[in-house]
Amino acid sequence: MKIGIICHPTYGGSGAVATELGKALAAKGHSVHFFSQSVPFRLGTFSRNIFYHEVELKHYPLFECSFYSLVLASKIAEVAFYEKLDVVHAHYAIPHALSAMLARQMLEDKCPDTKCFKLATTLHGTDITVVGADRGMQDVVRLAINKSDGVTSVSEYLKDETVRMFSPTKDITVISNFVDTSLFFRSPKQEIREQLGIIDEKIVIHISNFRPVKCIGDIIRIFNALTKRVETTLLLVGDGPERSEAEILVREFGIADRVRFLGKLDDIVPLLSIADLMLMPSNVESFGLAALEAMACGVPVVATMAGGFPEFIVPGTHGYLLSPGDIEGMTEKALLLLSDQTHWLACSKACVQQAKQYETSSLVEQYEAYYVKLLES
Ligand code: GMT
Repeated sequence: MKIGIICHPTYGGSGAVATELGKALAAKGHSVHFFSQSVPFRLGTFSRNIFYHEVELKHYPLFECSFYSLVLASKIAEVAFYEKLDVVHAHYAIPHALSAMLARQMLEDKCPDTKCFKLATTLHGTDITVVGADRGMQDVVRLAINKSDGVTSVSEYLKDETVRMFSPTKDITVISNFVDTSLFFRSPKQEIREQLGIIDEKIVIHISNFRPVKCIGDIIRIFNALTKRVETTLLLVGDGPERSEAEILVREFGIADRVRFLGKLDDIVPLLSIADLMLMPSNVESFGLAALEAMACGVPVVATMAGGFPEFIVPGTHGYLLSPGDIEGMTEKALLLLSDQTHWLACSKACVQQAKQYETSSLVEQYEAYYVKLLES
């Protein structure tokens, strides 16, 4: 198949899923065309089957907006016309599915007799839970969903939320996030500890784009409580709007020497491999890819009973789930995992097993079958 993938290039789960999916499809022999504002952060590879089309933002005098959606639509139409794309897969209903719909109209207008691509849209969350919650945007999100040829969501939770909020006419198929366990596995290296100046204390890790939904303040509060009971260091990977607040809190608690802000890193496996615990106290999380990747590296997770977490994290087996904001509860469970080595080992092993249920190859097959079904319909 010739497949177009539209995604955000920035640090985040949807970009990771879209890029890993494209790479895996290309490895299976499909031609994959990425549409993005810059090279997606996990692409980092060349292949004869992978093509990248930059959505170059243009600024015209008088118009203050950058026309991203329109430039993207024009680019999709151009590539679909010359490359005869079979499927365009939009990661996010808005604006990506809308741009693809517009591209389709442009093609139909230009050459009415030509067969046009099928549009698959994957909902990752923010389009539903944040933008969709804005009543002024509901109709446009609903349109993007209903006019796609097929819609997938990354969890049952997100599917239910979408149905509850939009009553779409389209069926939604759940295809969860996935992880490549041939790349994400535990291989602890002493030199990584040495590079970080960490001797033998426990390591707590968090990876995200530091948006308010990630509750970075709760992470710092939980970690502060942990430092009173156990020797531990916190690794914060990623960056975003809540970072300054987090730094202030860390200084106020007097734990700056225990917290390392590492910024956006592409290769997180070496850090996950030395980590003992992943903290993800998000308010909402449509799936929680970072938790799954941690689990693949044998890292138990303390997260919230929110969004998609309960679909792949079994409390007591892979870590613990507590109510959002329950700092005391999360601290106690984190402490339990960090202080009981036998329990930690059992959880760590179970996490690795659980991650195998979400192996890239099998989820990519599901997407492939989904495209075939759309093409046959
Ligand atoms: O978590 C983020 O803030 C990034 C966001 C994105 O759009 O990249 O991630 C969303 O999509 C991921 C891939 O499907 C999911 O694993 C994340 O749970 C989801 N984030 C939220 O729902 C907050």
